[in-house]
Amino acid sequence: MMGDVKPDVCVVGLGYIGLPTAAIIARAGCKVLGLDVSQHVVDTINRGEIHIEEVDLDGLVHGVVQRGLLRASTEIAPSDVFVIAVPTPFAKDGHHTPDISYVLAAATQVAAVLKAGDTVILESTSPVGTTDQMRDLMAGLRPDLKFPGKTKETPDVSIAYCPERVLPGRILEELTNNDRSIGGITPRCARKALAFYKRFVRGTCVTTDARSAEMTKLVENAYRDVNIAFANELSMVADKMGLDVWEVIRLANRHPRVNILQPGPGVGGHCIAVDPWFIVAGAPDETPLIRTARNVNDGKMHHVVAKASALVEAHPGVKVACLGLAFKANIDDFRESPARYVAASLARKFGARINVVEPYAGELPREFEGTGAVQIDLDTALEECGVLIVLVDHDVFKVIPLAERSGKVVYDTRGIWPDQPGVDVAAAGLRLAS
Ligand code: SAJ
Repeated sequence: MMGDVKPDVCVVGLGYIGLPTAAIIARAGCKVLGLDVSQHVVDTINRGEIHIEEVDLDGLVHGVVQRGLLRASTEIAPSDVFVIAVPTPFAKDGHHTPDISYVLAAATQVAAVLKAGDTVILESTSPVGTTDQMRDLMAGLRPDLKFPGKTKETPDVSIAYCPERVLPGRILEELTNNDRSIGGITPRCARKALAFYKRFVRGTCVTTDARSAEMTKLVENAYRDVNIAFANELSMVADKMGLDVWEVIRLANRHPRVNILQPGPGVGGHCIAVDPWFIVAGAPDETPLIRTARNVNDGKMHHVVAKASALVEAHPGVKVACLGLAFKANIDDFRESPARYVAASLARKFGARINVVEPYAGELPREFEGTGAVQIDLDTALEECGVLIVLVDHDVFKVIPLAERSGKVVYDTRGIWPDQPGVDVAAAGLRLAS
């Protein structure tokens, strides 16, 4: 662009979203200050290294740090654009209430260095109304500045909500290529944020208001959760009726307007299993479906533990292998993982009979300590274990040929081996229990 003055950018929070975002903005030529509360994270990034696993991120961060475009710090500094990407976990009240305190703490920091002409963008998944709350907080801290929606005159600063929708393992590609919703507190704020995202997003950027953009992000993940719950409920019905759920779904999906998702041992990760509750918290009486979907998906984990237990008990003395701990295929992320929950529950019940195969884990998580369960490699599992419980659809498991598993008792919660003889061993698990 002729005469284009690139804004200085500050990204608050250098986690799974913040760091790749900071790196991509820096690659577009902006000077980026990355802010994090952890000195370890800051030091790692300033050495040109990374503290998280993500495809191609190490080379990108190394390059932009070396070119002086990305610098990390624990101290905020004046910038032209602020991007807030901090966590929004549940509050510790046991009721799945969103905790936006990290967002408000970030906004407080930003307010201290804010000046006329700046743009503040919230990216964290947030309950509807958070961007307004953030604006109100900053307006209270900076009475010298005019804030959007609070003045009839032209405001001094722009504020917008712009969620990401990237998939772990494909973050850099999806940050660049996915379409984005750009929700301004006012249309003018949306236009300011749009001009910023156009610098590094190739996907279509669609402008809207901040509350609609907040809800859109939650709706995307709740939509998927409800649809996975349908598949998981079908799998439990199929178990009861002695049917092969995978076959039924395959056949139903041949209908031109049916597209059922895949059942599994439950729904994990920090987005799909969390965000639907943010909608429920905002409208508890209007969300029986979303709440039930959450409960069905959580209930599936307990169903899998019960069936797997029945299978293990029905084969006394036989060694058991749980295949996978990650929350989904081909990643090393074990947080909120149903596979991890199931394997650990079995380890507590059956101790040393349980073996865990997880090529993406260096060691077993803490909750396995003292259970007697151990981590073994896949070859050993195939040689020594007579019962296989498939919990994650890692590619390395999918390609195991029938010859290496035909003599085994298999409970395949992901449907990765359709050629397994007696596919309804899963159902047999239930029959054995009764
Ligand atoms: N799962 C099933 N059956 C399916 C699909 C998924 O059981 O048919 C399970 C997975 O095994 C996993 C969980 O659901 O346990 C979530 O996996 P995922 O791959 O569907 O999604 P995430 O959590 O990695 O990322 C989601 C994405 N949202 C949507 O697809 C609507 C991603 O685009 C979002 O950016 C991300 O949440 C986020 O950060 O919110």
